[in-house]
Amino acid sequence: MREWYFKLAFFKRRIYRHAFNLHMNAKKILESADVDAVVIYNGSNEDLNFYYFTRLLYGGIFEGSLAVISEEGVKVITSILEEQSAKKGSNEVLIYRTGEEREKLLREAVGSANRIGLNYASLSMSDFNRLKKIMGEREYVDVSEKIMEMRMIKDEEELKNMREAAKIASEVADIMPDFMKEGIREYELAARLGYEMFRRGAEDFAFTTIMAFGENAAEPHYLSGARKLKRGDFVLMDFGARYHHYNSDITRTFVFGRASEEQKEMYYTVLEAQRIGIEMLRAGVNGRDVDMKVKEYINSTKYKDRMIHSTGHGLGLAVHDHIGLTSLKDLILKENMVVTVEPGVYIPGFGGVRIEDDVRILKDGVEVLTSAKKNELIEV
Ligand SMILES: [Mn+2]
Repeated sequence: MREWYFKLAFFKRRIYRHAFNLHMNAKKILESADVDAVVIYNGSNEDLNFYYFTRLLYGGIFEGSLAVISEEGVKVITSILEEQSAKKGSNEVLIYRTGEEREKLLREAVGSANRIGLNYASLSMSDFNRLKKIMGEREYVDVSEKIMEMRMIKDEEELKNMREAAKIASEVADIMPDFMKEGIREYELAARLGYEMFRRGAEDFAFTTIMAFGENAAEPHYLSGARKLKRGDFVLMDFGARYHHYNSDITRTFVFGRASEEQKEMYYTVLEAQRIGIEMLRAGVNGRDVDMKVKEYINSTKYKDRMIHSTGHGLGLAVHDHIGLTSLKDLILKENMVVTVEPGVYIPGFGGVRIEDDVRILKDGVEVLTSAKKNELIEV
């Protein structure tokens, strides 16, 4: 009798192991967080981990949907509205028509799991309380950091989407000088930029475009406004495309008309700082050291203390996916992480230069995902 029981258990495990092969991320999170199940709720706050675990990257919004990750695989609980989108994936799909049905499906999907992992980083307090009320007395564990650790390392499908997102943004950066003319407003040029990304297949902006002319380029997070383009202005554009939920993030700085000596010096200082940063990157290097080295170089020039942000950040499903190259924190870089490298210098009232590229960390170097021209300051 006992022997039969073990045989059955072994057989069941084999089935599950087969399911695991389909869901590497699911397997990993259950093991690393030591939980019976993970419940991801794409509720009042969007939870990007929903896409990470379900791989439902090709259409569907999944508002209010849940992903339940357990030994049995990934179950998607979604409304009838999203049924067709949900069935594009390889998850089990459970459809609800009412809130009550959704609650019932969630209770069934978690079954007898005791330790439940939740993503505390994006659950709102009210959603957290609601989930606990639906699932009842169990042990709830924060798995947000464990998930983030996994998300830092990109797989082939993620890299494929990120390469495409980077390609779209790079092509657009290269053609933007064609649309610069005297008197055009920042928001007009930003609109053109968006149009050019969408017609190349971007599904969305990665974030609100920064289009800064002249003195506005001195504000690293300026958005865009009614400022008209004049001869001699810096044109700084920081933008990105989203492609199947993965983002690119690029910055290029141009001069409209002839560049002054000061503008050239700023540009080539930043370019050299970026070169120093990229050259250091490889698996095993600490992101903190890269930021320090880049700033050490900037601080050895006349632009001392003019770089007022970190050298880069992690990129992926989120634009600021995880910490990257910052002297504020240690991050040992690993193969297949994707980070931005974006030094800049800013002079209030005058302008700023930033040059940003997205790079994938390799064993002994990087793959630069973005490819827009930058080696000469472009005077339009
Ligand atoms: Mn960036």
